Amino acid sequence: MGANTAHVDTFVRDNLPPKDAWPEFLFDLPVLRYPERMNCAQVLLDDRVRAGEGARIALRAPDGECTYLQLAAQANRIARVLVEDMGLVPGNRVLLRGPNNPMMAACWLAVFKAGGVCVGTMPLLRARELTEIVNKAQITHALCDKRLEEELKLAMPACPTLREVRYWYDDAPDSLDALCRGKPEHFENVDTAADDPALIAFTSGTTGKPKGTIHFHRDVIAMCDVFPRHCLEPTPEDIFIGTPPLAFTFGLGGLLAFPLRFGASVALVEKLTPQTLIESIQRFRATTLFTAPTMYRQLAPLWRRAEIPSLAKCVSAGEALPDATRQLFKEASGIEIVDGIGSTEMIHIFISHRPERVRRGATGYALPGYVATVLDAEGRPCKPGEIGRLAVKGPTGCRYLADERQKTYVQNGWNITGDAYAMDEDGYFFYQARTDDMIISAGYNIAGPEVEGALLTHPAVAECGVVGVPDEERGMVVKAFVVLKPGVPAGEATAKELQEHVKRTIAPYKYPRKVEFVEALPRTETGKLQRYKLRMQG
Ligand code: 3UK
Repeated sequence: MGANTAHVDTFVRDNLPPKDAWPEFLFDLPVLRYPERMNCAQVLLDDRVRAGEGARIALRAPDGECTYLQLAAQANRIARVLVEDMGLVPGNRVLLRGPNNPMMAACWLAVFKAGGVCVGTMPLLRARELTEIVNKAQITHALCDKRLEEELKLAMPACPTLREVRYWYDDAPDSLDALCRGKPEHFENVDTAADDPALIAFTSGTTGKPKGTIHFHRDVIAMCDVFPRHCLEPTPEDIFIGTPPLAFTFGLGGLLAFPLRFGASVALVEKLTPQTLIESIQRFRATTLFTAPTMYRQLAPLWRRAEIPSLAKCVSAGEALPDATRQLFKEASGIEIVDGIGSTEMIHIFISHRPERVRRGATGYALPGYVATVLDAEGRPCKPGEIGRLAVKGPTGCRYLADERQKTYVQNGWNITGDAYAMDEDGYFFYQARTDDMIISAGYNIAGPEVEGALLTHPAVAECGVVGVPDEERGMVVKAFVVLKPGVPAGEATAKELQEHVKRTIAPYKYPRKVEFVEALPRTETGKLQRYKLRMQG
């Protein structure tokens, strides 16, 4: 690596971690042996058009659909605007900001084509968070949905590197839409090296400064060749749909890269609720759903199996899938959810399972291409059943942009995800908690998610979050924040009943000594429970 980069602006390459701080990478599987030069948009889009499949539908949306050929043409026009009107040179960082819609998808591909480095941002981010990201990644260009203009404009004065901004779904004469109309449909993709940076994925991060992980063109393709290839086996007839934003790598894979890699299509719908998600699955006849555990729980009571015949494959990630939710959704839909743990640092899912190889309570096994283990405090592998820190390596891995925390995530070549796990004799991995979320009460280690899982099997519970709160006598005690189903009274009797239920379901010492009833739980835009907010509420 080094000499053959296509990057003219080498800021990202210059700010990769030192090589000795990288995780070990594995490319043993034949399907993961990639050529030295690779532009991921070329692989996802142009190669398919060249193979004569340009007339297939690529994107579906409420206001129409477009073929692979049309998507390639639009990405080419945007790439020309980037290069010819906005002065982009390969290696420049481009901020992308929009809900999941066809222009957002085309912009991602356009930046890849032009050799730029994509930095997706969650639609709900505020000016302050945008400013931190722009300055950290020295972002020079931005493409933004007109409806999300406000916070970006507020951020601009504190973003000296950000020179060129264009808006789409906008009537102005210098809008991205207008500029595109004057461009030819062809563009010569920048001949990037497979290990040229293609995106910087920022973690939502509950606390502290945002961390950006650098992923290469090769990584975008590698994520397609592991999880979906093994667990979903997509065909060109598949229609993907789901909720994670494209700025979250869970969404970038599930709702853009995966469908394109397999010649399938994706239905992009903005701002989905449980009800509109079901309607959209029906309307687009979607076959493959990507969303978070809480959504599956909310979908279950609304599901009318006979009216949703198309859906066949469901993927859950972002946080642990409680077995109660898996069973509830299966009873309603007949579908066995595919759970999978992924991370921004690993780009996508590395432990998961094929639907028929599900094991109750487990996230799954290390997918082909990855190896995973559980390490004890000294860094030695744990015995089966013993709880330790999850460690993984494979074709993708963590490379933070100029960040000391590289040493925390990567140790001795392993990516350490920050999750406490146990592995059984057969290599199935059982999630316990985030390492720093383990509750230590009167000398016992208690995993909040296990208590949540027990509470969720009670019919009165809609949602819940379990954390440790300080206690003079026990150090910490287990406290449950519970959202009740409509009509259930929030009183002492219900609290007692839930405590007894937990004692009957799991080891009695794990029961929540404190129970508080709340209207809703604090969650991130990616569907994760914000436990630190619950801890602050005490
Ligand atoms: C947690 C899970 C238990 C776990 C992500 C799929 O979530 C993603 O990335 P993030 O960087 O968070 C990573 C952390 O989230 N987690 C994710 N999935 C599961 N815990 N079971 C799961 N199935 O703590 C992990 O370390 O936001 C997920 C694909 C791409 C992603 N970026």
